[in-house]
Amino acid sequence: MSVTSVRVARWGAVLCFAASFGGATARAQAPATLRIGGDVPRPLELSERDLRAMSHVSVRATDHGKAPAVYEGVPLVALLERAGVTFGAQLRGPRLATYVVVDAVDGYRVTFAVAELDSAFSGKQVLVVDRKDGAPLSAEEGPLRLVVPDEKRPARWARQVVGVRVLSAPPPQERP
Ligand SMILES: Nc1nc2c(c(=O)[nH]1)N[C@H]1C(S)=C(S)[C@@H](COP(=O)(O)O)O[C@H]1N2
Ligand SMILES: [Mo]
Repeated sequence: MSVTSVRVARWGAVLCFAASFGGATARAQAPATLRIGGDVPRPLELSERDLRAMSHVSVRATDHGKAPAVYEGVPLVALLERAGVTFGAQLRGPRLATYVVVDAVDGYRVTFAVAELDSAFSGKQVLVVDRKDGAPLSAEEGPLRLVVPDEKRPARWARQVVGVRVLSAPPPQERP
């Protein structure tokens, strides 16, 4: 191999590596299904169609630095109810130590206390959105994204949401 072809081969390898590396992150596509699990009476896997068939709420909200958009989504609370989680008068005692983890495809995850989502406790809205300005979300943002319209930072607006888990904060450890 000549010096030139070695150089070309090296650069080729570098470029291939860069392309596959860049591609791997850009192409991390979230599946169009949503798993609801953890400590729920009925674990579920909902398809895009299942979600489309559920009642949607429409909100106008602003992702930082971007123009306001109209997002349509299913309240997280409705998804939890579908998995058998109860709210209102039944949300008391040890269940006040339960929380929801929303998982994204890149490992990003955000939490909400179950009580924080209950309309008997607060007016907070947390939506699993599948439409933005009337169209499906882009692959980088969706197909599903969390939108929490009242928050000052969109840090809990998890993109590419793949799952929802209900967990319980453990009691404090016994002192030895
Ligand atoms: N899956 C995933 N969602 C995410 C993040 C992330 O790293 N991964 N970053 C969050 C943070 S910190 C912010 S500020 C917003 C940024 O949203 P944008 O990319 O639409 O501007 O997304 C949130 N959602
Ligand atoms: Mo952020």
